[in-house]
Amino acid sequence: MSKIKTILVGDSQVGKTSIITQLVRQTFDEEYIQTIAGDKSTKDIDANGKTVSLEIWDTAGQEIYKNVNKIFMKNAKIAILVYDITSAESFKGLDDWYKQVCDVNDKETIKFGVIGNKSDLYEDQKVDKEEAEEYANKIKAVFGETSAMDYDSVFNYFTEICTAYNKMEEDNERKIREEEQKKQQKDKLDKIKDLPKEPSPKTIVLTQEEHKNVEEKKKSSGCC
Ligand SMILES: Nc1nc2c(ncn2[C@@H]2O[C@H](COP(=O)(O)OP(=O)(O)OP(=O)(O)O)[C@@H](O)[C@H]2O)c(=O)[nH]1
Ligand SMILES: [Mg+2]
Repeated sequence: MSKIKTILVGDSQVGKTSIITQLVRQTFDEEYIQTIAGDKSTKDIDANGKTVSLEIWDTAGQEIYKNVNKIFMKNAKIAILVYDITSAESFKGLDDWYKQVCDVNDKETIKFGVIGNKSDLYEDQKVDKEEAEEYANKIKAVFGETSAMDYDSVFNYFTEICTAYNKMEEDNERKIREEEQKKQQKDKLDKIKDLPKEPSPKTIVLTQEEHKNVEEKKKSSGCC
């Protein structure tokens, strides 16, 4: 089964590494260890009976790694933009991350997601959930809130985005099939138009006089 390249992007310390660690290893570490280069892990998700085999790339949130990140972002099929619900700054930064992903990918073939992480710190929330949902709708992304401390919240989110990814793939495949059919029909019509025209049988109308002459000729030649 081919792997679906999935990237998590967002400002430093929003919890990208913690989300991936919880999803893949079901653990949470309070200590912060800065990600320097892209790190890869895998996880199979059952989305509505169809397994999606994810190859998840962690990226560095620090500004100095911006150019390195672009290499990791290339050819992604799922891109999840992560912010920290207790940091308005990290939410403001999302659009820049979105543009970076679009710079190196065709946005029509990529499924976007927006995660508001650290939902366990609800009391310190600085980002309006509705505003975040609105932004996600604008870029056609799957919105959700997670706490990297809670496996279910992370797992449920990934199941949701994988289901949306499957649907996008089916829609794109259907579009390609329909275009292919249209093209075949057009080719057929063009071929028919190009066929050489068969001469149509001609009807000759004879005058009474001419008709009489023909009949006489037939008789005199012993015909009929
Ligand atoms: N309370 C709480 N803390 C979290 C959560 N997710 C991450 N953290 C903590 O936030 C800090 C940063 O988490 P990381 O996962 O390293 O953040 P990151 O986005 O990978 O950061 P960079 O690698 O620098 O880009 C760590 O101390 C984590 O323990 C969460 O959901 N809730
Ligand atoms: Mg990290």
